Amino acid sequence: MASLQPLSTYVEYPVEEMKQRAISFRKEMQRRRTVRHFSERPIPLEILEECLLTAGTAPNGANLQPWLFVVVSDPKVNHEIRVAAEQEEFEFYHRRAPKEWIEALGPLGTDEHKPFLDDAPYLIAIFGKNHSLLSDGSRVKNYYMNESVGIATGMLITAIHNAGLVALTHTPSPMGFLNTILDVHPDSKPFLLLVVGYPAEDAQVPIIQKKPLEEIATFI
Ligand code: IYR
Repeated sequence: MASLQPLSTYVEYPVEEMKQRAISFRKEMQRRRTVRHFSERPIPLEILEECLLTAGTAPNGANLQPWLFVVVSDPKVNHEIRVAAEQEEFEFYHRRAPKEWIEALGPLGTDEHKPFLDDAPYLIAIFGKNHSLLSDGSRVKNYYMNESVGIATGMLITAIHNAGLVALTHTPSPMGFLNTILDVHPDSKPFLLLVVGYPAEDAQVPIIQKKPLEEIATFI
């Protein structure tokens, strides 16, 4: 049975203000870069907690909130993750990846070495949960797990940028080792590994262009 209440949180801005807000947020987000060189400087956990709460507001299937964020800041565990990820990445770069994929990655300068997994103060392993436990103990299937976790991850990345930190979406493949190292039930599927911190002082980023509006949208 639906249980509804009035929408009390909505704020309407005058159109001119809306436009200014849209422009300034677009400019803010255009400054975001995926960073692969991290400083070891610590970050107060409270900042990450706030960003995770933002991610937790994401729209999702039937409000079952099918995500799990495992925040890792124990250097021993981070290193275990690095060793396992580098093993999979070695296979990827030297055996599994087709030639075209390796060529597409060329401009990014990535390879199987992942020092950022040791350097960054936080790794957030993001999992999608196939099932939820209801309050009466029954197990139900989650809906739109991938879409929901993808949206929440996007909001987390945005929140991290807004806080003034940088992140790297790292996708060692396959990522099953994260369940083992972090002792997460196999029902939860690793989605990606988010590396979070301050950029290294000498951090460099690839020279890339984002597509213009005409290439990413059509208006009918
Ligand atoms: N997972 C590998 C390869 C990789 C794949 C894509 I698609 C990228 O945009 C970047 C890297 C790695 O992390 O190196």
